[in-house]
Amino acid sequence: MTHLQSLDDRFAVDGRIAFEASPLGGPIVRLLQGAQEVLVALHGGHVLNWTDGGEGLLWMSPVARITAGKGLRGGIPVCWPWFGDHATDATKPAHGFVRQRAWTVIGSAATSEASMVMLSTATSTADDQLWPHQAEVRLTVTLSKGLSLFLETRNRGAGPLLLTQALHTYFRVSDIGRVEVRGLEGCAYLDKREGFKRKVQTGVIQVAGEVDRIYVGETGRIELADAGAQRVMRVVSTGSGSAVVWNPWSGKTARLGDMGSPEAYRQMLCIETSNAGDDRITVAPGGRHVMGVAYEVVRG
Ligand code: TA6
Repeated sequence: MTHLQSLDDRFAVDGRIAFEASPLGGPIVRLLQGAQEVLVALHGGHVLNWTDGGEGLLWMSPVARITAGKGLRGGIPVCWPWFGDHATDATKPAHGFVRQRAWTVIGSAATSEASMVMLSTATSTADDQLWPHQAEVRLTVTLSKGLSLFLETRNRGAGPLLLTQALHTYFRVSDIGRVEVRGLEGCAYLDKREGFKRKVQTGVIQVAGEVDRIYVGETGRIELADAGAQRVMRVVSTGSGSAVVWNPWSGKTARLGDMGSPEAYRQMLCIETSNAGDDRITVAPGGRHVMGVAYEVVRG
């Protein structure tokens, strides 16, 4: 029996939850709910795509390929058990290591209102060089009125875990010049482009150059308004006291080399639900922490 057949036997639901091989490489799960569809790769627990009535709502690099030991540019990377560069060792991978490895499916469900899949990965002694702690991280992806994700950390060790993390969501936009981000007015932020200098957001966020900011404080309700697409993406977070806003603009797009085209930055904006910057989490032995986000599209 193949891996896909085993997944199908255990977790598929006719017409709602299916397992298949992805053109990017590797197994994926397809969730269907009304006019919505989500594709989740077992690699990295990575949401690759979300469509509503055929409209693509996430941005994915056209040159992205699933490769063991590497993350993917686009969709919703899971940054865990640290966000950004490692605090003390630059040789360790940015955004942690679980986005680079295969996860396992541990549950699924389909009701009249929702389709859901749960994936998991756990640290082992093989990770001690990277992060010498015993922990499990679970991702629950649910399609209902919109798309929601819950990232749960379980501390299986004898000591406390110091955690930073993010759901690093790449939203597709009509054009970066036609969008604004609302809900962070008055929030403090750490500006990565100026050595994480602390500043305060005045007014809504409009992007006309590289933006790389960790907003801290009241960041739980954000709207990405896209005048060109005539839609607003509502972002409601829980278990999070920070949010990252990032667009690489042309210079970093060229340096990254995996965005697919020099102008790719015009069609994407990252709004990331996080525990980052000042917003670090300590998980007690035997304890757990859940960070969640719900995305809902409002049209017109
Ligand atoms: O979340 C913003 C950020 O930390 C940027 O600084 C940029 O590095 C981006 O993440 C992409 O990181 P990655 O490791 O996926 O290339």
